[in-house]
Amino acid sequence: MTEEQIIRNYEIAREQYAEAGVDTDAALQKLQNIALSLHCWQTDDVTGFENLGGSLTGGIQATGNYPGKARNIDEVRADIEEVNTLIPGHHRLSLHAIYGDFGGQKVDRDEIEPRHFQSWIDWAKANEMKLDFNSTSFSHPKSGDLSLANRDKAIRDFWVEHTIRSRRIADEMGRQLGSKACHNLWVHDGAKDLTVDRYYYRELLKESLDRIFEHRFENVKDAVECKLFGVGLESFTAGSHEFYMCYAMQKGIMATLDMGHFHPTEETYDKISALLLFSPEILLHVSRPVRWDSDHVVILNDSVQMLAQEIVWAGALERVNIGLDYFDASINRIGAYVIGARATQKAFLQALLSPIERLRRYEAEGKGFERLALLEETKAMPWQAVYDYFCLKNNVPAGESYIKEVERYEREVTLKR
Ligand code: RNT
Ligand code: ZN
Repeated sequence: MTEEQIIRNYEIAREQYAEAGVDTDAALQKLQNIALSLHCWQTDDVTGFENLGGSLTGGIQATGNYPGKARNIDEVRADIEEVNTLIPGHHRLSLHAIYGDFGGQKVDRDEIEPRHFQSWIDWAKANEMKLDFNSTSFSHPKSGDLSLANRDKAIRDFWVEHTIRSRRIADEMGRQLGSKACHNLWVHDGAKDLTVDRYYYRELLKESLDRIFEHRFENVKDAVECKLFGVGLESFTAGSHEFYMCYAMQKGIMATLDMGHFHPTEETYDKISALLLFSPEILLHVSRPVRWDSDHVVILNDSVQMLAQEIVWAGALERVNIGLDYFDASINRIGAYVIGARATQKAFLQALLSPIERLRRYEAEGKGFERLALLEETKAMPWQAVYDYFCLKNNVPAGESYIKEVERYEREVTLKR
């Protein structure tokens, strides 16, 4: 598609939307302000720089063996820089604690410090990105099935220390970059088989969390992520939805909603308005569960579209932190970022382009058929032309033309690894 074609298509789309009472320029302005938090861990299948040969534990799994995964900090950065050239807008990067710049030293999780992330902060500044952070309780000899909820106080202490240090690192990132960093806490703690001590483990988890959150950090937005189950931990998860929802509300911190962390027919979008009435902000992990929490690459499906609609229609764009969370090791990893980030943006754009006033009027008037018909017709409006124009304005390839660029980078960079 030539530039002229993109502009021409946009002009036609703009007119069509205007007829439907929708201002496409205003929608694009809003989309420009939506920063996604790109998860660093799609670059290397959640390996990190601590334990290169080590396997992923904690009930999560990256499947596939596509060539070219990032093997060190320079490769992760190069890949994210490439990704940035293919996604319109300005975005954030979410790091896990295992991605520190440890300079070849063994730095255990209870020893990490802001200085291990200083080169990331400098890199982020140079690349006009903001950072978010995650403590890492998986892939470590002390992880086992239980970390913060372990019966052994020494193990709990270790992970409490790690998590407080992680929050301190997030604080430093937020301070230096002038934008509060989300710190997400997810632990896998659970049991493979039936447990007779659910109350006890949850009590231990709560007690550990109380220690972790005893002090607030000015530049951190804290979040806790629930989960239904993990692989090998199918019968019990200490940090369930109810547990963390109550905990987040009690402490005045954010709940993280990962789209793969609920029952298969339980949709995340319906939780947005419920939580936002009680909590100023939430954190999302946009993902695609296929039959289980499989962390497939995000695509433009009903779940993501309805999630975006709920946020936009609730007027809550400023109150929702949008993180991506998936790790598919079976396809080109750079391409995986581009597909997932663009799909998420497209979902938000569609929501921003919906004729919500008319839809609401129909609803208020009890016109169910008209509401459903307009929702259906809206799906076929020329939003793709608006998205292409958004890409053009942001100087990134429009339409499918990013495929060629991902292939070029693969040929010249990742296949040489
Ligand atoms: C695991 C959680 C968690 C992780 C990342 C790596 O089920 O979704 O968010 O995916 O922290
Ligand atoms: Zn997640």
